[in-house]
Parts: sequence; C-alpha cells; structure tokens
Amino acid sequence: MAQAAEPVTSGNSTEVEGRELVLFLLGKTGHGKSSTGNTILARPAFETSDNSDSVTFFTQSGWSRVLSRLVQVVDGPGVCETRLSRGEAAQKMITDMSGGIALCPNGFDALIIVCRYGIRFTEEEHEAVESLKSVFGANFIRDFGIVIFTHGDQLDANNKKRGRQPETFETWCRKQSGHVRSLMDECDNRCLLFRNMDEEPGQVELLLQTVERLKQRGVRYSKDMFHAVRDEQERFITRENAVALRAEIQKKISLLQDGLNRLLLLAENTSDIDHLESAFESLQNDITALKSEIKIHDKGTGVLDSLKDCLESMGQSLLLRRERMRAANKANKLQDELDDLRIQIRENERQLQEATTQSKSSITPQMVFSAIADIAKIIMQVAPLFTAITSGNEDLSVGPTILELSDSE
Ligand SMILES: Nc1nc2c(ncn2[C@@H]2O[C@H](COP(=O)(O)OP(=O)(O)O)[C@@H](O)[C@H]2O)c(=O)[nH]1
Ligand SMILES: [Mg+2]
Repeated sequence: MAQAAEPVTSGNSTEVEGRELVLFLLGKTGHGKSSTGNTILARPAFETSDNSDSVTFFTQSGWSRVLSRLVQVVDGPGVCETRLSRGEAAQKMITDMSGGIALCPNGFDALIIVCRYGIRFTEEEHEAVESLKSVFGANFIRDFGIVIFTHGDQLDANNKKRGRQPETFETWCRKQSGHVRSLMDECDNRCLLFRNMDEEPGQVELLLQTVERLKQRGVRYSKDMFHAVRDEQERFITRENAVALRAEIQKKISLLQDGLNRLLLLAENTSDIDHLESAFESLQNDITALKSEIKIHDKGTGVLDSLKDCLESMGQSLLLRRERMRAANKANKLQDELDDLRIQIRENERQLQEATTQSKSSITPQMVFSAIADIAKIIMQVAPLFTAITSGNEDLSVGPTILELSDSE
C-alpha cells in the first residue's frame, strides 16, 4: 500500500499525541472487514480470505501511524448467521464481541459497519445490522456509526459498462431506499466508499476526518456502554427463558425437600445425633449452594424470587429443627442425670430412716447433720439442672417439662 504508515513498535508517539483514533470494524463475514482494516493501517495486519469458512473468528487488533495519526483498528468477529433465536444469537455475539471491547479499555471513537457495495441489501443484511444493535445498543449507529461500503471498484466497473455519465457514490447513496436508506439516515450519512484493492490514500484520509469529527464531541463508545447493553440483554434472555429456568430450579428444590422430609423422619426415630448432625450440615450446604445458583441465574430480574423465598423458608425450618433436635438431646441427657440424682436422694433417705429405726439412741447430732448435709449437697446439684431443662423447654417447646414429670411421680 502506498500510504505512509508503519506499525507501532515503540512508545515514540509524541508527534501524534492527541491524534489517536480507535476504530472497531463490524459486519458480516466476507464483506471486507479485514481488508478494510489493512487499507486503514496500510499494511497487511489482518488475514483476509475469499472463503468465508476459512476465516478466523477471533478478534484481532493492529496499530499504525497513519497520515500523522496513531490509529488502532480492531477487526471484530463476523456477525453470525445462525438459526439461533434472536436472544440466543445476541448472547453468542456478546461473547464474541467482548474480546474486542476488552482490547480497548478506553473505548472507541467510531464503530464502523462494513457492507459490500453491489450486493442487494436484503432482509439478512438488515438482520445483521439489527443484531449489532442488540449487542452495542440501539443508538450506537446514530452516535458512533460510520458505514463503509467495500468493493468500490465494482462501482467503477459498472460505470465503465454503462458508457454514459458515470454514477458517483453520492448519487448512488441518494438513490437508495428501504433498509439501506434507514441505515444511512441513522448514521447521519457518514457513509464512505472503499476500494480495498486500490492504493488510494484519499479514502483513508476522508475516513479519519469523519472519525475526528465524531471524536470532537468528546464521547467515546465505552466498555460501560457495552456492559450496560450486555446486562440488559442477559436480563431479557432470563425473562424469555423464565419458564424453563423455574422448572429446573423447582426440580432441585423438590429434591432438597424430599431430603429434608427423610431427615426429619430419621430424626424422630434415631438417637444417633452425630450422624444426623452431618446429614443436616450437608443439606444446609446444598440449600446454600442452590441459593447462590438462583442468584446467578436470576440476574436481578426477580423471575426466581418465589423460588428463592421457598428455599429460604426451607432453610429456616431446617435450622429450627436442628436446634430443636440439639435441645431435645441436651434435655434427655439432663433428665438422665436428674434421675440418677433422685435415686441417690432416695437411697440417702432410706439409709437415714434405717439408721433412725435401728437405734434411736445411738444417733448422735453429728450423724443427723452429716446426712442432712449430704441431701443438701444433692439438692444444690439438682437445682441448676431443673433450671436448664425447664428454660430449654420453654424456648423450644420440646416434650413435657421435667416439672410435670416430677409432679406426676
Ligand atoms: N475487489 C475487491 N475485493 C475486495 C474488497 N474488499 C475486500 N475484498 C475481497 O473480499 C474478500 C473478503 O474480504 P475479507 O477482508 O477477508 O472479509 P471479512 O471476512 O469481512 O474480513 C477477500 O477476497 C478480499 O480480497 C474491495 O474493495 N474490492
Ligand atoms: Mg476477516
């Protein structure tokens, strides 16, 4: 190529300071994106291909000093032509385009839609532009768009064939109607013709001037704009898939509910508290994991709120039952200790009575004091147990109270 351009290999860019331009090339595969990138950078920075099957689909980027500007061009992946639904296609494109957006953290001065001149602008071409809007935002063409028609040499060839007054690109633009007209209106007629096979610096100069006019407004297409559209798009897809998503989560909740029911049944019929504790723990973890999963899938749309609430109350009921089980277990242990102490009191009373009847005369006041002291000691031990058991029962309503039991005896 004839333009004075060189790849940027060092930081020696002071002469072009403030004249940096960042461009993102978009469009359907085969329409000439990579060739246009090479024309702008005036070097073969990107691989071009006749065969749309053999082109690379990843994003590439190149820098050059061009006509006293520092220019970065990102050659975006081709707009996909798939049988996916619009939502799914947008999702795929967002993933594909994210790489290009990440390459330029400071944003883009222009987003360039590359279309091939000379082919009919069909519904399919229109769809491609619409899918770009669903990824970059409804107003990206109005605010940052430039349309480059490649294969400008085709216009020259057509003119030659005609033999009469040649048709200029401007005349051709004015004649357009339908979707092409709308696209031209949308970008405020920032439309250019490129002859990628010709060494013609004028076309690149015209492009860079157009980009500079956009740049003068002081706003760049930023990654935040892209992410805002991406997040909205993800919410749209979530809402579209809400029914299937709910069914999937509902299934997981049902399985957890089933596990909880079984565990509660087991809790009523076993005293193996350690085994139950680990089963409770693992169910609790499963509930927490599903809650996180719901949060990720919901994407702030609220379509999974009712399931989140359902899971929340399941988790609370699990916690409550776990606490009750622990309290009941503690109460049982205390009850056993209390029973032992009661037996001991009775034994002491019996011994005292026996000693009294056997030899009333031989009982010294010291013996009576010692027996009373023993009983008092036992009562001191019993008192806190009563308190613990009764307060535990009041809090958690576990079974009949210890006081009731002792009354009935
Ligand atoms: N005649 C002509 N061929 C072009 C022009 N621009 C691109 N091509 C050819 O169109 C084909 C596809 O171009 P490419 O840049 O690989 O398209 P991409 O898939 O959009 O990147 C290649 O064979 C290019 O040589 C042009 O302005 N004139
Ligand atoms: Mg390409």
